[in-house]
Amino acid sequence: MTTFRPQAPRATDPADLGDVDRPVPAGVNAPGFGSDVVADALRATDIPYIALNPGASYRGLHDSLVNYLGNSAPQMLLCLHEEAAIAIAHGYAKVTGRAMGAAVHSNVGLMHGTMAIFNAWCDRMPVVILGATGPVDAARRRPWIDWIHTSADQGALVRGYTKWDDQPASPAAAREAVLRANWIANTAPKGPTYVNLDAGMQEEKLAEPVPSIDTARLMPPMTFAADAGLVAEAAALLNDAKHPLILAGRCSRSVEGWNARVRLAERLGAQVVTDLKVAAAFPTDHPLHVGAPGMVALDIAAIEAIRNADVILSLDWLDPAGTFKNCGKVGAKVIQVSVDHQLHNGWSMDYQGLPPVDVFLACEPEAAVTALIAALGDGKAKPASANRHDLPAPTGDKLTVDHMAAALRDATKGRDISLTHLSLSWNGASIAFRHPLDYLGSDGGGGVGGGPGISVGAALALKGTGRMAVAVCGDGDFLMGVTAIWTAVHYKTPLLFVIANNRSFFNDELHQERVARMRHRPVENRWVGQRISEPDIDIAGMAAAQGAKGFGPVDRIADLPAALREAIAAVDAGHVAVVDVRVEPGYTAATTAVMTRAKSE
Ligand SMILES: Cc1ncc(C[n+]2csc(CCOP(=O)(O)OP(=O)(O)O)c2C)c(N)n1
Ligand SMILES: [Mg+2]
Repeated sequence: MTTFRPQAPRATDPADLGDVDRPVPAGVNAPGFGSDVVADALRATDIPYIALNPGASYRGLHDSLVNYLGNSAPQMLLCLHEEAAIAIAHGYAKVTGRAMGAAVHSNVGLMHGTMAIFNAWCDRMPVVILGATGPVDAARRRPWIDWIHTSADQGALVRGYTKWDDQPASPAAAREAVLRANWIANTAPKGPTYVNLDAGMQEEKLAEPVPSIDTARLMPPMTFAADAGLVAEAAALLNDAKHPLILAGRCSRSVEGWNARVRLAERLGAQVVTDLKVAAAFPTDHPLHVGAPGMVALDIAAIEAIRNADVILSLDWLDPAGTFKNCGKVGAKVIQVSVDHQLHNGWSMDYQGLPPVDVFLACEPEAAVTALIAALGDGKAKPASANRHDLPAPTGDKLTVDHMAAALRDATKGRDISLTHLSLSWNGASIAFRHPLDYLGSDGGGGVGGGPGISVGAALALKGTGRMAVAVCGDGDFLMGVTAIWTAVHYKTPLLFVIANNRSFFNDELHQERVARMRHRPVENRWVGQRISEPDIDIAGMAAAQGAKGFGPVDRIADLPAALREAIAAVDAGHVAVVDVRVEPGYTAATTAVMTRAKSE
């Protein structure tokens, strides 16, 4: 029987990686340098890991992490690229809701990390990023290298897409900056923060001990409650509605929150729409869920339901204004629940269009849902029409993404999996989400290459929970972020990658097709400058080269079950497995129609 009210998974501590990368004891037990004070502050935050790529600008901190903290709490996760380091922290936050650390070298490391920081920002995920600069005091710079790796106002590189940044001038100020960065990152709306540590400050001997502080008192947890009068107004609107509809957007991974949303929808008889741009927010095969969640295009049934609604409750829906625009005429009263406006700024337009709103509840979705349920009181669940949820029925003898998805669904039947990432070609109807950890959402910022790193971070957070981490990546996305795999292998983090390998940056073939149509030019040239073939890339080989288990290429439908079975057995044995599935290029019909329509927008 399908259960729409899952139980919470057993709570886990951060996975124990204690047997990896053990330094010899250094016998240091009191802070002696500026960077030791920074390390103490990091430990006080309870950040379990710090993903990094090394560099001389923070060699002081690096030494403190290894020889003062003994490479534990936090433990370093070595990454082959800064983009992977940030993405791993991003993926960890997607599961836990908490910030991990990431450290990047001076201006150049930060430059490498920027896209992943942007992804985390757009995804409203907390990451505490430590950066560094060559000595701010020019007299202390080593010739050449310290000069090229010192920039004035380095934080300016990321200020448009971080919540806060600082360049503290003393160990005491650095300690405070780390605590503040962690507090701000983890407070909703969540997001990345950046602390730039002066190499000179890190390496300076402490003249005298830095006085101790009660770190817990400096980072009080914060929640927002909705205004009671507005909650009553919203509840009355919903109660009187004939066709209420919930847009379930950026919600937490809490099982209680998930169950409360189901209760509210059932109490109201409300239709519910979800989206693949964000993590699972409602059971997608519940009778009240309309259609299948989409990444680029809304399901036609969802569009009709939105048009037909008389009251819409947006639970921090990512883009209400854009959604209404896509639906055409929307006459519903709108209740918006969000605190997102608190971090909108003048640089990034990721805040989307300004939506029409009748009642605004300035709190997180979970608080609003609890308050609305209380305001509505006990009442019989309102009857509502039951939506059907048919699985895609792949046809033909060519291996498509739907064939791949069906085989994955069969191969994972009966076990808990978390889809840590999905390819653009994924059909949201393929696998139902019945738990808040069943799907973790997209990269956030549309920055291709985030999938592998995000999946490694998520897999690390899931390690030991009994849930198998499964990443479905496009070949383009996978190849851009492929070196994140090594970190998963090195830190013994089981993870299954299934690559929807259409040997193309196919998304952009559709864009070229659209331009060709608008200009009456040959559509058949759309592949030029997009196809990743001649030679085909040995994806299984790229996995194997990093110590993962590579499978494929699989290019026959009949070979899919065995390849997936073997790969899952490898994951069960603690490995990272990568299955290269050669799929026919193509997106869902709805996405293709939206992307190739001949309107010039
Ligand atoms: C960093 C970055 N570069 C380029 C793009 C433009 N872009 C969007 S989707 C896409 C193709 C991704 O290819 P793949 O992951 O193989 O997915 P497919 O479209 O082939 O299913 C590209 C190049 C982007 N969004 N981000
Ligand atoms: Mg592709």
